[in-house]
Parts: sequence; C-alpha cells; structure tokens
Amino acid sequence: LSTKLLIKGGIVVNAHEMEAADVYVEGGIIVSVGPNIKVGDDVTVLDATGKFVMPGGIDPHTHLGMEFMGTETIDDFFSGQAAALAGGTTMHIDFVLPVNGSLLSGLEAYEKKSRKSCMDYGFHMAITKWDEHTSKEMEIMVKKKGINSFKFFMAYKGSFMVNDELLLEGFTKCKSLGALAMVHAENGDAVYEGQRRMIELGITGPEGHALSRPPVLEGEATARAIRLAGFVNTPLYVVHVMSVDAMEEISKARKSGQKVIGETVLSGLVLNDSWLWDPDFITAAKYVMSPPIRAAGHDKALQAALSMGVLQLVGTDHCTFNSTQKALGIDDFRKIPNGVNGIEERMHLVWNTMVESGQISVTDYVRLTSTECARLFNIYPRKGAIRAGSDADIIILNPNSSFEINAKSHHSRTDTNVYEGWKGKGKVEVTISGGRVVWENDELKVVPGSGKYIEMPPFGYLFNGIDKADAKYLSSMKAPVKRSRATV
Ligand code: DUC
Ligand code: ZN
Ligand code: ZN
Ligand code: ZN
Repeated sequence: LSTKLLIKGGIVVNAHEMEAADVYVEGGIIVSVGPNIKVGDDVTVLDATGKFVMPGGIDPHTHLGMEFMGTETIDDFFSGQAAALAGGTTMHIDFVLPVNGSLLSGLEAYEKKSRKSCMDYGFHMAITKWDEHTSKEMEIMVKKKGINSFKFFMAYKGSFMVNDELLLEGFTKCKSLGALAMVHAENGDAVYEGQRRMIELGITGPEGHALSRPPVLEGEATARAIRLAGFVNTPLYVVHVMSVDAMEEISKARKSGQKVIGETVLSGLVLNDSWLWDPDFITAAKYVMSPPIRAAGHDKALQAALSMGVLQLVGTDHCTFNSTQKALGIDDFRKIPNGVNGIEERMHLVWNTMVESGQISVTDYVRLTSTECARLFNIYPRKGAIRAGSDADIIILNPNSSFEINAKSHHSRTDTNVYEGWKGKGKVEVTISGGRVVWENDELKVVPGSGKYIEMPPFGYLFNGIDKADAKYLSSMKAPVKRSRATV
C-alpha cells in the first residue's frame, strides 16, 4: 500500500474558497496543493475530475462506548469510527464521563476504550459534580491531557445534572484555564416534573418523552446558561440546539456581542417528531433522544439559522442503542436509552439538505462540517483545511452520484436507522484518513489502532479580547463610597 497519493483534477474546497487543483499527500500529510502536480510512478493516483476534494468531516459531538441509562452504546470507538469514515467523517470529539466523580479515572477509561480507534479523535470532558478535586483535575486535563472543553448537563436529574452554583464554579474555572464551557441545556427539574405528569396521565410510550420536555424547557436553560456565562464573561458553547426557543436565545446573545456558539444536531436539523406517535414501539423509540426531536417547523428554522450564521456547526450526538436496548423502555418511556445514529449520515444529509437545496454554498458546507469545529477547538489548520502541512484527512464527494441510507447497509452496529430510506444526490466516494484510502468503491479498509488522539490546546480564538473586556468592566467601577459610622 502506497503512502504517496495524488488526487488529480478535482475542485479543492476550503471554508472560504475553492479552486481547481491537485493535492499531493505523503506520510499522512498534505505536501502540496496546486495545478498539474507531477509525480513519479510510485504514487497512487485518484481521479477526482468533476468532483469536490474537501477536508474530512469533523463531528464535534459523539458518544461511542458510553455507559448510559443502564446499558452501553452499541457502537464503540471502532464500529462508530468505521461508520464515520464510510460517511466522510475523519475526526470526532467524544465526551469523557467521570468515573465516581474523578476526571482522571474517567479519562483513563476512555483512553482504554479508544485504543482500537481507526480514525483521529479528541475529547471533551463532562463535569457532573464538584468537590475539592474537580478544579485541580480540570487543570490537569487542560495543561497535560489535551482537553480544552468541559460540558455541564443541566438535565438528567439524579445522575449528571448540575445546579447553578456548580455552573458558575465550572464556568469560572473554564475561563481561568482558557477552556470552552459547554452545556446540555434543558431544565432538569422541570423535565422531572414533566415526566411525572405524563406517567400520571397514563402516557408511558415514546411520545411521552417529547411531551414531558417541551421546547420551553430548552429555551429556559439555554437563556440561563447564556446569562451565567455572560455574568462570568466566558465563551459558551450550547450543544445540540433542537428548538427555535433555544436558537432565539443564542441569536439574541450573539447580537448583543456575547460569545455564544450554537451547535445543531443532524437529527434536529432534518427530522421532526412525527415518528414518536408511531404505534410500533421500536419504530417510535428509535427516535428518542434528549433534547427531543421537535415538531415540524423547528427543523426548517434551524436550517435557516445555520445558513445565516446564527448557529455555527453541525454535530450528530451519535449515541446508538439497538432494538433490544430501546425495548428496556417498553413500559415506561423514561427507561428508553436516549440516543440516535448520525455519525455516518451527517456529511451526506447536510449536503443534501443544505447544499442541494441551495441554502448554503459548497464552501459554507466545508466550514459547517469541518473547519469551524477545528477552529473552535484550536486544532486548525492541522485539521479542517486542504493545504500544505495539514493532516491528510480528505474526502472526494461526487455531486452527481447518489446515496441511499438503510440499516441493512449502514456500518454502525445498530439495527435501525433514524434516516431509513433517505435517498439523495452527493455521495462521498473516497475517504482518506491520515493519508490512507480507507473508503473507496463502497468498501472500508480500516485498521484498528491507526487513529491518533488529537490534543486540543486551550485559549482558542473565542478567548481573544476576554481580558480586555474584563479590564474595561473593572475600570468602569467607581471607587467604594466612604461612609462614617458616626451617624448610625
Ligand atoms: N442525549 C442523548 O440523546 N444521548 C446521550 C446524551 C444526551 O444528552
Ligand atoms: Zn473527591
Ligand atoms: Zn446532551
Ligand atoms: Zn450528547
């Protein structure tokens, strides 16, 4: 197998420009990009005539090999990544969960899980409680372990949920470390109450999941997190924005100049909640995720927000459970493991829904699926770009060939697909990961252990100007009033 590749005759697309050019790759790195590159005959040549040559997708939000709701996701680091590569995604950022409150133990567990990786990956870290170790461990994560983002769950009462006090402690610590604070924004107390009401009404099926946690609870938590991050003056990343309610809070904050990033999730962007009312339990339960997939209308509004820059990137929250696992909640929607697939489908469906429909340009597509994520998490231009010196994570997308999604042919281990039957134009025909062709002619050639852990340094671009804003705030304070006690 040659480690030298020439991608010939394609249109090279980056986040802000595209050009007709060849791409030469050697030793896992892009060596040159330009017209008519000449090479020797020890080089494998890929013909990209009439096709787009783009940076591989980066999925900012996945859960592989995660223990959750009494079970474990059916896709681990190997099967989830294999699926990703078959769909043109060449890097993902997964969420490490602490073990007994310890971030270091959590990281150790994820280091083990990720040893079989067949593509590059990075980690966010979830903060689920606060004690004397947490602050110190966060520091170690940022300074020694290559983690520059921490996620706080405002939902999942009784397990991951944090209160406002912890949010403030956490946000403040993130700021001091130059790490990005992330929130799962749903009001967990209200969700708990909503679930109780549904059960009381005798609504125990999957539709009860959506009814118990309506958009208003996502909007409320999003607004609260934004205000608390604003109070501390630290950037905030809102994961899986699923509703107009949450999107509008982000829009308002951004208009006021606050540094807030909104991540859409593929399922929320292209699906609606109609299936949750299907009489077949599994058909409905496969759509159960949190926050829930919303009523029709939210999807279109989120697409518009994404196309106009109100929201900035697309993740998947890929978190798969098979039918047997989903059936854990057959008598009670509260026990249906939350999560849907998407890591393999994201690149195709964003192309199909956003580019084919004319809502965004081809360069926007690269920005939304790859470059913005690389910039945010401070690994650009190593990732997210086709240029000399960048990692050779590349896809060749043929806008004229077709894809079709179904559980029989997908590469995830799960036995259902929430995008079942979707057909469209624009197919990822070739995926190159670390300079090797891993997907070609509908065939995967992945090697467990070949994926690298990507360390993400702190103080990404969102931190520019934060100190200045603090200084301005402090200097605007008047001196304290001197009062005499004599008059009391
Ligand atoms: N939501 C899901 O649907 N799955 C994993 C965690 C989450 O917040
Ligand atoms: Zn402790
Ligand atoms: Zn979440
Ligand atoms: Zn998630």
